[in-house]
Amino acid sequence: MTEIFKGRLAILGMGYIGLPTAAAIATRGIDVIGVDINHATVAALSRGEVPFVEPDLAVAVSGAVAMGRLTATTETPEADAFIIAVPTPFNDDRTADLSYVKAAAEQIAPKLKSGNIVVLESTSPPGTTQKIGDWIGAVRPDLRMPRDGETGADVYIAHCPERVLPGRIMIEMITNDRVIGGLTPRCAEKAASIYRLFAQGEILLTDAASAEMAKLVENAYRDVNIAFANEISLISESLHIDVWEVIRLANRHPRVSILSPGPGVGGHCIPVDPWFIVSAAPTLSRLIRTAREVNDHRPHHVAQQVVEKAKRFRSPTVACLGLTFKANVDDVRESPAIEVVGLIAKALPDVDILVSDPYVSTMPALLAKYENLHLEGAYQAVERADIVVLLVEHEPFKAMRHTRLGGKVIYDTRGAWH
Ligand code: SAJ
Repeated sequence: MTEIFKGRLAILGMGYIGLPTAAAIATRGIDVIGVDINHATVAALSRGEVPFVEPDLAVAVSGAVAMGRLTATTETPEADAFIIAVPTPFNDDRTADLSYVKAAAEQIAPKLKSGNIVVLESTSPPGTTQKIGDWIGAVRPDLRMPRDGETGADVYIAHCPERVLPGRIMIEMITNDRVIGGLTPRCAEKAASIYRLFAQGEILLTDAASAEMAKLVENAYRDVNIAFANEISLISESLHIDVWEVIRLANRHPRVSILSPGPGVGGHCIPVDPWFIVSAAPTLSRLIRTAREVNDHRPHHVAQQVVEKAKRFRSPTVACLGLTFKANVDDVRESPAIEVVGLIAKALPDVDILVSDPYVSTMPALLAKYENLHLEGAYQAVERADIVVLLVEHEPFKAMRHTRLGGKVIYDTRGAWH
């Protein structure tokens, strides 16, 4: 019979993935304890509040907290299963920084009892799930860790990479297929018993390293495809051809689906994960590395274009619309828009640059040092500007299309006003 998890679940990391997962499972009637090192996050959650914007998340969290199913703490508790959803950033040399994952495994280890399940959701290089077994085993020599080809482990360890799209997390968390890779087939089965609580997509069981690699490959696939669109944009620009028209036409071919060029690739996933592949196989990852370089160069190109346009004016005012890493989210991590604004502010120190984003109410730290930057409402910024640069296609910006832009130099890096 298909097993469904019963018992108490602890989730380490109450961020963009851990918190929605906690809410989804708690609303299925399971007691979920959210663990986070950040006291402010724990305090907010305990009041039923959500520390970031994500559609439908606030309702799910406040409901789960009010029902008493979701609680938050800074201390890792005892539980029947543990999900690790902590960040995996990269080091200066672009290898994965696994210190948060290791710390989480070491906090879980003393709490483990025979029969417990540990699932890693954080995006990680191949071999990380195995390392979790090693780290836990070092703290708990009394417990038998799962080994390939062996049965009878005390703890079940698996990787179930998150795959949800920010802005659609609460929908995709339920509807996406899930890949679950176990250190042994039994580990994968045990981890699947948790995801069967709420996942309506198919649950695909595999080994841990394949699951780790599949996740990295998904994001590298998107990065390479965005790099293709960005390169087509560069080439079209140099040939004075409208890239949006080219893509619109090419995409009418039944087997072509070109993504959108933009000011660069941001967020905490796509600019990071491909490097985990490159560092695992440096000489073989030529395309993946080049795609990263193409996308990383975009903000410089966009800023350069703005500087060129500014040369046409004696004393221009520039409006930059959008600071987040993509449309309709409040997340500014690795945002190319912020990089573009910083580069323009540096290159044009005497030019007034008005910055506007409906999701950002204070100037991001990276931009605070530029005295020529001012946060403004979008309509005021556009009204005062000679040059309007659209960096993020938030809905309110798209709606400005026909009314406010007449007589301005427009640089629409997202094709939103096309
Ligand atoms: N972008 C473009 N052109 C496009 C699409 C995106 O320039 O045509 C830019 C966006 O503006 C943004 C960046 O790329 O700056 C990434 O945005 P995204 O919407 O492609 O992806 P994320 O980072 O929000 O989420 C991705 C998703 N992965 C894939 O689509 C393969 C999501 O499913 C993953 O769960 C997530 O990474 C993650 O956490 O790994």
